[in-house]
Amino acid sequence: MKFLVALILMLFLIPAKSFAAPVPLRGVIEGFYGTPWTFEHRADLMKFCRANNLNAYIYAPKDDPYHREKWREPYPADKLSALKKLVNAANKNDVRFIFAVSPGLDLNYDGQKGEEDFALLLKKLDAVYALGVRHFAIFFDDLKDAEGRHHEDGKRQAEFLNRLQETLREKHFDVEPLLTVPTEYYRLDMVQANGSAKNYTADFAANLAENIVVLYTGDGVVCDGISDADFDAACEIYRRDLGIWWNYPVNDYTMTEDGNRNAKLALGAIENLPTKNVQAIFFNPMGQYELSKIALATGAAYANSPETYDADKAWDAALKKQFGKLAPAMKIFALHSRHMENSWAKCGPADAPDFAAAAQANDFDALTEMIDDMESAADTLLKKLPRKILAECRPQIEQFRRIAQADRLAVKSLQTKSLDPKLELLREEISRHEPDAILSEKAALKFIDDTINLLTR
Ligand code: LOG
Repeated sequence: MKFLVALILMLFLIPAKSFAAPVPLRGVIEGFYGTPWTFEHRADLMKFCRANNLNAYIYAPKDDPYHREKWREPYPADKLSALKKLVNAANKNDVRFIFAVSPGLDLNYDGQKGEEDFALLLKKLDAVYALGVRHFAIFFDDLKDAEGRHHEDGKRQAEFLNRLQETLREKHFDVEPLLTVPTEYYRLDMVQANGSAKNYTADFAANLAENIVVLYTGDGVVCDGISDADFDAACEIYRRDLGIWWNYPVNDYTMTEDGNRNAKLALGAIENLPTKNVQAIFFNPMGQYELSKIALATGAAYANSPETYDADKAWDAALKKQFGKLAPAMKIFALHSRHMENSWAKCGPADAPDFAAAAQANDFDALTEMIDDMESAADTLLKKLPRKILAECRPQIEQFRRIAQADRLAVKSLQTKSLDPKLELLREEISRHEPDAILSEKAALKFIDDTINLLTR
C-alpha cells in the first residue's frame, strides 16, 4: 500500500515537461527551388528520418517539371521506378511518404477543361498510389504575378480539394487526409490592414473540408520565428489547427549567378517555434543535402519535444554526431553561416555574435584568438571533410579563410592606426567571390568593412 501511494505521488511530482508530446506529423519537405535532391539523397534521408525520429517526407521539388510546370504529364517509367524504390525505403523506415503536386500555375476548375484537368490529376495520383503511397498533398503556393498580386478564388480551390479528397477516398479506402498550402500561405498575407481575413483566405478556410491539413509558413515566407501567440492567431484565422511549413534551412533565395548553387549556407539550429499545439511540421531544406542535416537534426529534436527544446544543445549534439572529430572545426565555420536575411527574408540565429561583440568592443586579444581558430578551422575542413560534404561548401570555406585573413589585417591596421594596403586588396578578392559565397555579413565580414571605412575617412 505504502508503495502504491509513493508511486502515485511520484507520478504527480514528475514535472509535466518530461512528458512533452512530439508533434504528431513531423518531417522534411523537399520543397525548394533549384536542382532537386537525387534519389540517393532521398533514400539516405529515409534512414536519417528514422534515426532522428521524424516520421514524414513530402516530395515537392519545385523544379521537378512533373511536380509543377508539367504537372499534367505522367512520370516516365524510369522516374516511376525510382519513386517506387523510394516509397519502399520510406515504408521500411516508418516514414510516411507524402506525394505532392502543384498544379496551380494553369489548373482549370470549370467546364469541360476543368473536368479534364481533374481527371488528369487523379490519374497522376493513382499512378503513385499504385506504388504504395497513401498520403497526398496539393499545393497552391507562389501563384503571384510580377506585381505581387494573385487571382485565385479560395472557394473554388477548396471545393476542388474537397472533391479530389472524396473521389480518392471513394476509390481507395486507405488514402489519408490531404495536405495543402494555400496561395496566401503566410499570416501577414492572409489578413487585411484591419486584421480581418482577406477574401481569398476567408473563402478557402470556410469551404475546405475539416480534415484537410493546411500548412503555413509563419508571419512571413521566411521569418525569424513563430511565437505561441502568433501561432494561435494564425489558427484562429483558419478556425483549425494549422501545420507549419518551416523555411529553414532552405537557401534557394541566395541562388548563385549560374543558378547551380546557393551563396549562403544555413548551418544553424532551428529556433523560435511554438512550444505547444503544433500538429504537423515540415522543414524545407537546402539543395545541399549533406549540410542540411545539421538544421534538420535540430528540427527533429524540436519536433520531438517542442516544450523542452534547447536550440544550442541540439545544435552541439547534431554537430558532434555528424562531424565527430571535425565537430569543433565545423562549429567554428558554421557559427559564421547561420543567419539568413535579405529584403524579405529573415531567419536563423545570428552569425558569430561573440565575434561581433568583440569587434564592437575593440577587444583585439579576443578577436585575434578567434581569428586564429577561424583560420585553422578552415584549413582543417578543407583538408579533412569527406568529399561529398566539401563538394557542398568549398567556396564558402575558402571565403571563410579569406575573411579570417582579412580580419587579421584589420586588427593589425587598427592597432597601428594605419590601413594595411593588403587589406583593401583582400577585400576586393572577397567581393569577387561573393556571388558564390556569403557568410558572417554582420560579424567577421562587417569588421573588415568597418575597419576600412574608419581608416580611410
Ligand atoms: C516557396 C518555397 C521556397 C521558399 C523559400 C513556400 C510555401 N513556398 O516564396 O518553395 O523554397 O519560399 O524561397 C517559397 O514557402 N515561396
